[in-house]
Amino acid sequence: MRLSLLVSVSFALMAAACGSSEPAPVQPAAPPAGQEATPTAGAPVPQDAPNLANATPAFPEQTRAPEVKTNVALNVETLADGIDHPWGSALLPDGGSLLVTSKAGKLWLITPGKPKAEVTGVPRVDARDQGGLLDISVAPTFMTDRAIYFTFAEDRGGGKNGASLAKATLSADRKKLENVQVIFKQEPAWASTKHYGSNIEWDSSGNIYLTVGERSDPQPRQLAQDLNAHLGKVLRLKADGKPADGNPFLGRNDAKPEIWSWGHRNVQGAAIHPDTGKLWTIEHGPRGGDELNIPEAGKNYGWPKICYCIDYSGQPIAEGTAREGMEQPAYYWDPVIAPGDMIFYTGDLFPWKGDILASALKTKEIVRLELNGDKVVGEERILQGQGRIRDILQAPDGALYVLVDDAGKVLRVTPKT
Ligand SMILES: [Ca+2]
Ligand SMILES: [Ca+2]
Repeated sequence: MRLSLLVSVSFALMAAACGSSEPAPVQPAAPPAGQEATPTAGAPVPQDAPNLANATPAFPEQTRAPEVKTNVALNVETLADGIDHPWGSALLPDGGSLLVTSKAGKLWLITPGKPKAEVTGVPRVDARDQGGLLDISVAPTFMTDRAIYFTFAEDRGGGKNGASLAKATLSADRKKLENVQVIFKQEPAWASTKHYGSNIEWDSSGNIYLTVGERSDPQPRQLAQDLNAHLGKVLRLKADGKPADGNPFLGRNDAKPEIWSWGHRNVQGAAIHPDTGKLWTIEHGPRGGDELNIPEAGKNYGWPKICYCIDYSGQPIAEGTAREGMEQPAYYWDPVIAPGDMIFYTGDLFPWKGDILASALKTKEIVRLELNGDKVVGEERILQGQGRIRDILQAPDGALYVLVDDAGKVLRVTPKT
């Protein structure tokens, strides 16, 4: 007992001293009866049993990678509150302000130290259930044209709707959106209030990766496997909303030219790897089956044919976990975390350079993933107790701006000094 305590303390000191993440301390002996087990080296984050019993991962550490702990104490400030379900955020490039969408259909300008200010001119959104005003992004050309892009659930008439991408100009006084144009509409429209996606991510050549969901219901769900539909896809668009040059299905009449990759469920987070320039995405599964993917041109990511998951009802939903011609996730969670967003951390403020930070709506925390190339080699859970984390942004100084869905807040998170 005393020996194990000493071992734990010295490991913790070592980890603290070098400021890097270390595997969880070794627990040399089984705990006395009646006490909770402490983590053993190589043990994953403590979590419930998987929903899909007896699944065999395609490779070691495809799920439940060893728990790692950085033990960084966090300082949490509220930058803004009273936002009706904050959803997406984007930094303005000329100083510490950010734009934050509210799912209910408002856009806010948040400047540290000032009250939040509404930006008017947002089109009407279908805010029922999972719909609303969703992601927002500042164009790479913003400093010359003040162009911003946003996604929303758009009423398409006849009870149907879909995810749409709009472009607008932020007025010089930053009080309104001007020249709002819808430049891309997910087709077909569907009478559903779920799984719109979405995430806007720019590549280095000025194209947009746009992720869109499969609308959830059993019928449209199958369209994730149909190249003639935009449902359940990662798309790649030019800045004007047209299909990007080099897309894998350009010029085919049996496929939508905007498609980059297919067989996705509901991708709400995406980020470009800072070293490789490759797109990474994170998507929601039902019961189990949250996935981290590295979508490549023209490839099929399997939904709803393969998944490490079961349906909400408890019944099977996929045919299995692997199939020829379908890609495996780089990592998966069962039970789910419900990922709303992901970033690669590139700052110096936290000892997490190169790591993925994913927001977890269901488990109400941030999930940090350590990588070795394309493999996840460690997992840590941080920032508990704030609520359902929707969105994460890295500020220029390396701090995190975090949107909390149910608390209606924008938080600024830094290490406690
Ligand atoms: Ca994002
Ligand atoms: Ca998949």
